Amino acid sequence: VNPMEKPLFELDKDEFKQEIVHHLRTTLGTSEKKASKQAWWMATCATINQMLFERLTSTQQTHLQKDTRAVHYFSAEFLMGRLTANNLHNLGLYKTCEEALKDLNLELADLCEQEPDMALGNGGLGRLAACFIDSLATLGYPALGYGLHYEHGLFRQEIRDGRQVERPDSWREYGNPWEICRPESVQEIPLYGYVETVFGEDCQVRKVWHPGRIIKGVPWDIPIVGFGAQTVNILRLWESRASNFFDWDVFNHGGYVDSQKEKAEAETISKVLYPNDETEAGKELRLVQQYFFCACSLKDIMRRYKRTHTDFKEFAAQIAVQLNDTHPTIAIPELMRELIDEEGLEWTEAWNICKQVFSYTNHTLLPEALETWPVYLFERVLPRHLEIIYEINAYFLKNEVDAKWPANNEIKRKLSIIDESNPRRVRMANLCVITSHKVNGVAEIHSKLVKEDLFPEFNQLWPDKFCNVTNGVTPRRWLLSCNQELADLFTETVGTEWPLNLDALRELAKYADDPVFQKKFMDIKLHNKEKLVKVIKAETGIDVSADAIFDIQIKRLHEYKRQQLNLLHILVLYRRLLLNPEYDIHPRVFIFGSKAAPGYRVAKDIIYAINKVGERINDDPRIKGKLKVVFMPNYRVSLAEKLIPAADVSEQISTAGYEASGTGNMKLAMNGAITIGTLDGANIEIAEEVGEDNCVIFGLTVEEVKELKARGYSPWDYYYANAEIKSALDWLDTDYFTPGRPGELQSIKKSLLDYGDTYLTLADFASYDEAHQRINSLYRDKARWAKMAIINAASVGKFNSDRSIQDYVRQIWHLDKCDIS
Ligand code: 26Q
Repeated sequence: VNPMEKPLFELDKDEFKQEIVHHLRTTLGTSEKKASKQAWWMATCATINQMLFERLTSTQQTHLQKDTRAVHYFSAEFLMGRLTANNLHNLGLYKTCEEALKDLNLELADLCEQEPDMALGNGGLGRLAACFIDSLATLGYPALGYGLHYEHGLFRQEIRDGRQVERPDSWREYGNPWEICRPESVQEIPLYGYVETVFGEDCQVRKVWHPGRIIKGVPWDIPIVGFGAQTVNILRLWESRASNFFDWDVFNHGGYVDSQKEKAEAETISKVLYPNDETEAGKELRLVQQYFFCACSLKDIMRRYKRTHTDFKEFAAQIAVQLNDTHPTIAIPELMRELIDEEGLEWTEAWNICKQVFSYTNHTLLPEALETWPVYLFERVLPRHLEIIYEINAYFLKNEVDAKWPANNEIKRKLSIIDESNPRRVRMANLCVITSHKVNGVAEIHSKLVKEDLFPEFNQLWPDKFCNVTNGVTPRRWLLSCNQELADLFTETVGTEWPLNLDALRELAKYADDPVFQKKFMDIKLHNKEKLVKVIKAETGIDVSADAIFDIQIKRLHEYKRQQLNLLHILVLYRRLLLNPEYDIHPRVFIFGSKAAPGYRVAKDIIYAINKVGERINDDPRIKGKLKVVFMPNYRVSLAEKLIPAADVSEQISTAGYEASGTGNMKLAMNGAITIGTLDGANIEIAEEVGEDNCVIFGLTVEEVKELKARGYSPWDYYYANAEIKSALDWLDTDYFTPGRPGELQSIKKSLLDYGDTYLTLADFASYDEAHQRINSLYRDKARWAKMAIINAASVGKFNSDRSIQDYVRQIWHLDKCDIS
């Protein structure tokens, strides 16, 4: 059943309306007269849940009955955003609900704004997990997402006098209608303590871990409904609590205050998401978080498995576990421990199971982002796991490395799970690669670099282990739901199947030259821009015109993503306009949305610089509104849904070789934005799909970056050779942008000159500037631009996350689809 044509649930508008009112009274305890928007939204969700739960139950029953193989997606982050509109679209009930609410004098879109974002992730990696579980349910694959039920998601960003200030995010403050607590599936998780070696009567050595502490894991389930509402899978998030057993003990001995401390400590584990998206020095709590959710999830998997099995012979045939980066690596020694210590399996038996069960996705090549943990920390927190890791390592070095490279200590040192420097550290990526049957990168070029530069020796040992699965995004959220007018135009033009088969949009290319279609397409873009103009005004007070080019860079702030390159170019444009008021450019609004890790100084300085440069430019009458700079505070999924449909230009300007894939690049192209980008990550594949004529590529290639670095790169060469670069950077030394406070923006200049410009910003500047000139001339040819935008939307079928999931299924998971009755 295609819900675009026929709602799956025969509920009509009037029945829907009755249900909402019913829930308003009986679930929310209020009345039509008194109800707040929040209550109306909750009542709407309760109505949606009636249908969601029905499908949830039938899906779970069918999976149990058919005893299906399932994938278990382990991720420290799931960046779900809001769920109301998405659930309605996937259930095929959006229009029905909209009309029902209209009868009640309410706007559905308005009620949707009541929902706080579920920001349980930092950025790309977390949002990828969210798109993947949408696609898994849509395609009818049995799957579970496993993660952490953070009380506080990624911080809310406020901008005060241009600087980022972090405020706590409290997404559950007034309750969340989508989560269901499952006390029947609570788990108990051991931590700390010591390992005892026990010699059995049969002279067998057994290891007994005596934990110092036990933490309770409480599961919260979020139903994940696929498009078409056949399958409803589960996202299971674990919340930490003090175990009852422990509390009582202390309490009864008069330690009421102590027991409160125990409780607070236990609850700390799932209290807050770490906001560092690329690095974090080995913090104990982070390791405990990782172990906590992996141990809960594996126990849950075992419990479910044992409902239909009495031994572990079928375990690997039934269970696939995908590790979303190295964050859940501890699941490997934990499964070994469960199988050996708790279930009594032989070491080799357990090891063979682990090798078949686990596979690992790498998301980064940045050396500082590869997770390692000090051995002393492991010893204290997870003593038994450290023993198991040593054993895996010894076995690997002896049987694999020594067999291939006899007596080669240098290679052993490099491939060992233990880094023998001081202090000794556990290398999580090595453990992942050694155990997993498949290791994948997230875009073609990235996967190639994973093999050739990151793990060349592992690739020699096991060439078949490494593969590529290019990322994708769900077109249900990132087109159908966030850009409904464009979605309707597409449905009108190519039919209803495109949300499931995005390649169907290829048909649109036929109309790329058709002036009537071009007008429809560009009118929708204009309308989306007009809506964004209002949001910009409300959020920042800045006036912008929808006739300008909306040039958008939205992503976490990191030097390798090069927001500073964008800023440098803005400074150069501004200067050109001041020197020559007739300088001929189409009006441009540069829009940024970005959070910086709270401890990342340069990143925060870049945010400050963007805001200060923006203030000066936006207030300068001399440039006649040709240039505006907008920094949108608190970038998040729900804001992305407003920005992306309004983008003309998509900034994807990372130093080649550093952005593993990118996924915002896909969402923007899907909504008809033209990419200005480097040949990095998935940009390369986007350029291949849309054609080099329909995007603007610039900058050094991966090879050229390597060569330049090998030759010895000096940013000073570019500073002295390019007068515009020099003037723009010298400007930062003055108080031009920070009146009365000279030098406040100096750290940007320093990072680009004194500290060596690690990410080759100055080397790519001239090429970037030239690319922007191409953008400018292309935009002036309205028909040409419209054609490009249409071809972009028509050509991104490959970047549907359904295709990514099919790739995972064929290469890695080997799942079968499961029909739900
Ligand atoms: C690690 C240790 C301690 C605390 C936090 C972390 C941590 C948390 C999040 C490290 C990394 C992340 C997130 C990384 C991430 O989002 N990577 C992006 O993944 C996307 C999906 O594959 C890619 O498209 C992006 O290119 C990549 O940057």
